[in-house]
Amino acid sequence: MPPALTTPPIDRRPKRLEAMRDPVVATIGLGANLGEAPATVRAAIASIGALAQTQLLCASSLYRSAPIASSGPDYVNAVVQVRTALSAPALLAELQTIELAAGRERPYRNAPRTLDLDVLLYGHAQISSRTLTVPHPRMQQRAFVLLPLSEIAPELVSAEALQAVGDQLVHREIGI
Ligand code: PH2
Ligand code: MG
Ligand code: MG
Repeated sequence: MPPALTTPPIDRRPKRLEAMRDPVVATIGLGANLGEAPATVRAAIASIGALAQTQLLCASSLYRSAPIASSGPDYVNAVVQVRTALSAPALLAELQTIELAAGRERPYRNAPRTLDLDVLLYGHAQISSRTLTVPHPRMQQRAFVLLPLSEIAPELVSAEALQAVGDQLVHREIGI
């Protein structure tokens, strides 16, 4: 007779197959400053909308700005909101897969990049794990996040917050 099992079997299913949870509205920041940045950001928005258990709710215009605490060409940024049944870590893993497919490399912190996808907000959750901090710790200091966010979710951005980053030049791009 084998000994009675005392612990439940380990769930080895990939995270994306975990049980369906109540959907949450998540806000994602996109940035790119290497390669065909506008096309990469647009393709990434489409890829996010195609994720399992995830619906694209809205996407901002594209915005152009000089690198902040980074280097290289101007960045193209945007912000999107999704409704997703993915957990926050599962969403982050999917976003990292999209970054890798766009040729993302991480030679050093804040290096110029083909694509950066950040979970800015995940519902009202406060998350502080080794790999994920939500709300994004620097979002309130960055006009390239707050301006596109105020376009799609003005209730999430106060006038004071916008004023605090008012010295950062960010251009809304119509023709790119
Ligand atoms: N992202 C960074 C650092 N600096 N600057 C701009 N303009 N846009 C970005 O997306 C950006 C940045 C780290 O993720
Ligand atoms: Mg970032
Ligand atoms: Mg990032």
